[in-house]
Amino acid sequence: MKYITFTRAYAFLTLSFLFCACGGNSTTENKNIGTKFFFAPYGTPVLDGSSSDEAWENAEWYAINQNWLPPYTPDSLDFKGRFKVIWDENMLYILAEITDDTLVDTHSDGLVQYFDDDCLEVFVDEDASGGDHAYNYNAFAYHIALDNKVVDIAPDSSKRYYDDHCISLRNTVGNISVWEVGIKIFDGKNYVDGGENIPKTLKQMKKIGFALAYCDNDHSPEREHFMGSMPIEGQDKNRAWQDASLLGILELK
Ligand SMILES: [Ca+2]
Ligand SMILES: [Ca+2]
Ligand SMILES: [Ca+2]
Ligand SMILES: [Ca+2]
Repeated sequence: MKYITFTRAYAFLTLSFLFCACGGNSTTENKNIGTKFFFAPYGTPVLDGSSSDEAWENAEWYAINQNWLPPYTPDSLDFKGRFKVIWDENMLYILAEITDDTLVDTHSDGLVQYFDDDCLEVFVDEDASGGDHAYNYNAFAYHIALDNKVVDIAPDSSKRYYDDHCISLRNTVGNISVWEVGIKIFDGKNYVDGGENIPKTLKQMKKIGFALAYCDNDHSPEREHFMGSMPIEGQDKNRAWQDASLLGILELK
């Protein structure tokens, strides 16, 4: 009897192990390490820096509350941020509400140390493939400056403007800025610098690698804070600019 019980238990354990080893519990369709999911309902806002559009009402708020540049975490007067995402066939739309005690743009050349001026940083990986995107278009890391200029690193490692990828309107009252941003989604695999790149037509259920962050400087030589929308494991948390596998998954509902 004891032997039979042991045999059954052994068989159960063996089957369980095989089930796991064969990926029986793997439901993710992407290679992304990050398990944070974001959801975007359908809608088209008027891009004017105002959140009054009906289209924003159905979207939920997500926090920008993860410290990607430890050890100093800002208090809520220094920085606080949250955002919503919606979509239509033409673009992804972000509504970001940022509390920042001081807005600074100390580098007159927008391609120089742009991440050390206050800016919104939007990460998009069109096919949610994950993987390296430092010097290629596997994913984009759009740094949207206070003057609405958009910068990322090109495959030749130069810093470049991608102003035609994002339409950004910011409205600041006191220490609260509302950013309303439309983002065209490009297929990075077939993107050609200087070529006729046509943005993807977005469809329901599409999954996009995604994260939102804010670079906060308040008159220091370098940015003081880099806050992101999901946790990044390990000591070095400033890796999303080169590793799309760290991004969350945004699903178009
Ligand atoms: Ca609006
Ligand atoms: Ca600040
Ligand atoms: Ca990709
Ligand atoms: Ca600031």
